[in-house]
Amino acid sequence: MTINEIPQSLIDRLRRARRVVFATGAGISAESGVPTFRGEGGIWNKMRPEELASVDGFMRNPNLVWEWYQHRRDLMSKVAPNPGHHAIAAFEKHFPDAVVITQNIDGLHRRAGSTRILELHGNISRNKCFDCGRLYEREIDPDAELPHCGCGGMIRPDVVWFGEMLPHDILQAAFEASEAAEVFLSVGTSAVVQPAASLPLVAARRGACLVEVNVEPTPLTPVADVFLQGKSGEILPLLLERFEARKRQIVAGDGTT
Ligand code: BV8
Ligand code: ZN
Repeated sequence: MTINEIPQSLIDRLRRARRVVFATGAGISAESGVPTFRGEGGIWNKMRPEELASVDGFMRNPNLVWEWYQHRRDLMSKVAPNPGHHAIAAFEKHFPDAVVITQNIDGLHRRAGSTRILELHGNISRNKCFDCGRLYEREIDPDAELPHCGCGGMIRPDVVWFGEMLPHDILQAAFEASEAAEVFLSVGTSAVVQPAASLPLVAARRGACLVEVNVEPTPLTPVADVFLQGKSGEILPLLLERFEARKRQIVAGDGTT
């Protein structure tokens, strides 16, 4: 996609907006080297999500699940935010109320400098006790076999598994931000996992301009006002560049608003 393929109407809409939401999925981290769940190379291709990212899966084979998360933690410790994450963080300069609602557990938005982040599905760097819920920020030896809490409970990653409720306060804030959004950008998500997949629809119903950034169409594409097809690590910097150029033009007084 070239910078000129970004519709002027979207730039104008962004110019008039104050409340912008960036809702991201695994696709935004793909260019950092974090495998997505679906699509080619996706981790779900090799096994079913319910087997590993679920309470049943953990109860059936806690060591396998713990190992899988240790492997993913190790991988995520070696990757860095990509230009897509950095562009979203840079947009915060123009939209102080911008909110990042992410399904990702990799922590890359925060490392890129975003400050208003709602992690719908938790964060892989945190652990908690399966029984008493006690949080373990960093006290876990990275090579630990399946560690246990002082109460005797098994320790698990502090992420939301299939069949588990999302943290109520975070989900509530995500719906409120989506309802209030003037521009809602869905970036790098297959838009199938609920309740995250409902957020763009809530925004669109309230009149937000719904933008989708993805390398391929998804079930959300027919509902989107703008579909920017391509890699988020390329498109989001272009969108930022186009937006900032427009802003400079206006500041330089080209007469238009
Ligand atoms: C809940 C954390 C109430 C863990 C994750 C039947 C039985 C039980 C439950 C359900 C059911 N039917 C529906 C449900 C609800 C279920 C659900 O939605 N299932 C789906 C599969 C139908 N949801 C839940 O269980 C949620 N809890 O609803 O509680 C309840 C309870 C019981 C019963 C009913 C309801 C909890 C869901 C959270 C699960 N945890 N992750 C971990 O990561 O290990 S989900 C995980 O998968 C991610 O967090 C993310 O949410 C999801 C993956 O989605 P994406 O992020 O979109 O990634 P994906 O690979 O799919 O797509 C990547 C996209 O990027 C693609 O479109 C690709 O084209 C694009 N892309 C690739 N590269 C790029 C790119 N785009 C741009 N640039 C690129 N470079
Ligand atoms: Zn405990």
